[in-house]
Amino acid sequence: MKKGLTLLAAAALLSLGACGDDEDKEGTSGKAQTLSVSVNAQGRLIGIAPVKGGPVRIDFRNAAKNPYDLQLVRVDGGQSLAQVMRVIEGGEGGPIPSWLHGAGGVGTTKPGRSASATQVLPEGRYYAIASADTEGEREVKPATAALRVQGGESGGDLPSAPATVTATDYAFEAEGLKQGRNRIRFVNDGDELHHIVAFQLAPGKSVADVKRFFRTEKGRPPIVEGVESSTAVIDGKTEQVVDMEFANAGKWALVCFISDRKGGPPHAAKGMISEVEVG
Ligand SMILES: [Cu+2]
Repeated sequence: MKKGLTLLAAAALLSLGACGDDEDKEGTSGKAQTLSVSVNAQGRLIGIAPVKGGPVRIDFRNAAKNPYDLQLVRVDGGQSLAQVMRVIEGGEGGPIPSWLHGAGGVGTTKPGRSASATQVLPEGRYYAIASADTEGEREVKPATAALRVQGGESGGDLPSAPATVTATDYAFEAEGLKQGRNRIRFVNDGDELHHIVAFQLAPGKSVADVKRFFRTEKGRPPIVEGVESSTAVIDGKTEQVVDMEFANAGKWALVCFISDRKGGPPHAAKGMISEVEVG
């Protein structure tokens, strides 16, 4: 995604890598409906189909040559995709209208890789937006599709997850993170929209160094480059179970680059950079 709702701040500084391997057979929720979605080699989003309200598992496969994320957005009214894209692409720090909801999805996924997320999707009108991380090369237009979530709640709960990350306005707490692929219950306990971008701290560096780096953008990034991992954006008071990849054990920083609904600086600038231990 670009600007506003996105990883722009991070993408500008680093080349975002991310999620995962394909060894992803465990932990499948028995009851959740599944949407198997991919970005194909031509950069088209395929597999989006109507689902019922309730828990929906999204299996996302990136078959394109660039890293892609998949962001679901719910709209309260009849807002068009163009209106949504104007918010998302309309400039960092701009307001996020109350009709637009971050409805999860998966974070940046490398070419040839897959990642899953399960989230309770209320009935309504959605758009799925897959954005390429072109790493400074020529921009690629996001791949998009309308998604209808119909009435008639399906049963089931979110699958269990061995790790939890809780976001508040403006901090993260985490437990149970392990080296490798993690299935994480990502809880947004705040009122604002949040996502997780995880960076491994470089040897001898601290969260204070990361905060200084994002504030000043001076010097070498105090992080290990190429092992970032991220999630999609979710609304306040919502949660999802999502895959993230922590390439190495040790100290990591969880960072959010989303702005408040009323606009303003990214949450990282408000101190939403929290140190966590990956075991
Ligand atoms: Cu945030």
